[in-house]
Amino acid sequence: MSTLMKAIICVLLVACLSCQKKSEAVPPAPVSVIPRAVPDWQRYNDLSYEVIRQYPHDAGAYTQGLIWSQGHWIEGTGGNGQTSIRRVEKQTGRVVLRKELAAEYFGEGVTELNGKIYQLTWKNQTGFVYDAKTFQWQKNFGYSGEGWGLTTDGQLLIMSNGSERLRFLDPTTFRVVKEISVLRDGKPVTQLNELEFIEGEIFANIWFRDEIVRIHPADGKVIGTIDLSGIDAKETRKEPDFVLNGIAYDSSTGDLFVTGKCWPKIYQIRLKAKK
Ligand SMILES: [Ca+2]
Repeated sequence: MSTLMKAIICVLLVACLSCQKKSEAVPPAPVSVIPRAVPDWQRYNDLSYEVIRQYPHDAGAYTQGLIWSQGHWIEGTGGNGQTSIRRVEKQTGRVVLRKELAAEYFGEGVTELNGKIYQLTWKNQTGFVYDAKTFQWQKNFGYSGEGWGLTTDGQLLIMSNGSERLRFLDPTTFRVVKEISVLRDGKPVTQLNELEFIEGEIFANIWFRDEIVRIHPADGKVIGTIDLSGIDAKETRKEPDFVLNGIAYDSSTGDLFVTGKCWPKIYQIRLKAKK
């Protein structure tokens, strides 16, 4: 190797080392956190809707609980002898996994937390915990009074019982950690049924009304309402109690779904300001 070549290699090595030192000295760029956008509908109190899509739903499913989980709906059905939890395929409505309960149980709300599915019953004062993937039963839990709707804020279970009260339960001990009364203009809102925790609010179906109330989880105040009148073809309500019941939310996309007891469709809706 010529003296000139050696000199060039030396210069390149020194330059390279100094680059490395410089790059080591530069602190890593901060990871930019993109704040999650506030959904447009949260700028308003009272809302209406627009149906974006319709999906098939088992008209034999007396819907008492509905959630979105890992690309499927998980649904809890009610009725003695007809109570189940189901994993339901979105596009077809096909039940891909089902667990039936004994006829003594009348199923109610369903939610998922930390890999477990929780299911209430109406008057049995018994809830069930299942593995979220396999629906394998894990344990029972008890509570006082009736069980209606169920959801979670990611920490606690939140349950309704048909009154204006919402109870927050520890998901391990099932102790009541907090209780709120749902008030609209200072007056109690009763018949709170199926629930869904959405963007920091509790959405609740009101039994026998085509209306969802939006509840502040801290104090129970009603933030606003969603008027869902006209969402389904009324002739599909073959029995008087086949009412709107079932709210599911895909928090990764913001997709919102609603259905009713024994309704043949699940509706994906977009919320908008009520005029
Ligand atoms: Ca729900």
